[in-house]
Amino acid sequence: MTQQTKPLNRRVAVKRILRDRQQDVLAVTSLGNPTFDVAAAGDTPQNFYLWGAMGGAVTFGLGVALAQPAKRVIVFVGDGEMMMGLGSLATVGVDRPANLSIVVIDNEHYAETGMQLAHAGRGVDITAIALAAGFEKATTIRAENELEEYVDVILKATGPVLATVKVGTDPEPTALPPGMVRIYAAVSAKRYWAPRPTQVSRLALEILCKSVLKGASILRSRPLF
Ligand SMILES: Cc1ncc(C[n+]2csc(CCOP(=O)(O)OP(=O)(O)O)c2C)c(N)n1
Ligand SMILES: [Mg+2]
Repeated sequence: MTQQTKPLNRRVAVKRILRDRQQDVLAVTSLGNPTFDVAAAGDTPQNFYLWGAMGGAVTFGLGVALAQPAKRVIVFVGDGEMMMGLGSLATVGVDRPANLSIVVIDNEHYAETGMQLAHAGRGVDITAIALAAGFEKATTIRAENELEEYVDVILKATGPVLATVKVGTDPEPTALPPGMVRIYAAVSAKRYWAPRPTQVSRLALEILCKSVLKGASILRSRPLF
């Protein structure tokens, strides 16, 4: 039963879920804030951050779960991301991987792009959709005590499991995983400087593009889990 009125904080909730994680718990994250939440909880080789491919996080996590049945795979997704890849819940419901959990960080908005109201804020119930798709377990969490009771289910219960964690909309600082910092800087530089191709911006772009290539090779050389 919900005992609190203040909404859960996304960073605190994600940190709690991953607090006692063992080596065999793999985390896949959707673009933007869920990536920052998981990176802020502690960067490890057991994390795989998606940086784009909006809507693809659950299918990616499903593939990892099927390929690595001895590991627990937790996919952390935003509610907007989850809605974009809604069909993936049906595929998970059909494949029924026992080792897959999905944690929807549901702020009912598209925070990353300016806090536009999203489907979950307009009555769409992601937990109900997961249950209808055939998930073993799914629940909506609004309070610390509810999260406490469900953490073990997320980490250990026979899946597929889904938890919709309702969180507030207070902004959290960007927490880029190491290795993504260079790419982020280069993309920002390209976006803001490319339309004004002065000599300085061209030089800066050149330097940053080299950094991107270096960053990309680091990412490529990093084994997938
Ligand atoms: C195909 C596609 N459409 C739109 C975007 C722009 N975009 C990036 S993040 C984002 C919002 C993500 O919202 P949500 O998953 O709920 O995460 P939040 O930031 O709210 O935690 C959007 C619309 C994108 N990256 N790709
Ligand atoms: Mg959202």
